[in-house]
Amino acid sequence: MTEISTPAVEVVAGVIRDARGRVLLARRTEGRDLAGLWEFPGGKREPGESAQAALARELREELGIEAEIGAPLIRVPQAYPHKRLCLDVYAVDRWKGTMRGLEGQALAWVPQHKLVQYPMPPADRPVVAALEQAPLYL
Ligand code: 9L3
Ligand code: MG
Repeated sequence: MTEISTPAVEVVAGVIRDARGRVLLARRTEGRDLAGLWEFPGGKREPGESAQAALARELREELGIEAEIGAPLIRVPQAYPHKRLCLDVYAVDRWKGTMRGLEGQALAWVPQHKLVQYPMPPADRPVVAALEQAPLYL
């Protein structure tokens, strides 16, 4: 049973877009929860860290880029049987460096209308729905 009093794990993620408006998805590697699913890149916030600082750090660690964190897009609360998490999603349109999967994760640049075709963690689905409702134009 999920205990309502359990604090949610705070997770941040970025909708990273290239100059053509395609969105970056990263495939979760084997041996972790939700392995094989495609997610908006990011990870857990550390104590005392702002969401923006956490996202910039995660994108540096996982993708090797220095990202400028843009507008907040959506906040998704998610209850699993054993834990709760809250996913805070930001737009990322500007970054420096060479993007690569530093943890061995596959990356895909996906046109917005094809995002629905990728199997995703449940928390990422509402992000796709929000992008469909209000596409981010360049
Ligand atoms: N998670 C879901 N969608 C995302 C991200 C970045 C993370 N876009 C979930 C997967 C894990 C938890 O949040 O259950 C923590 O993420 P990580 O630290 O394993 O990347
Ligand atoms: Mg991560």
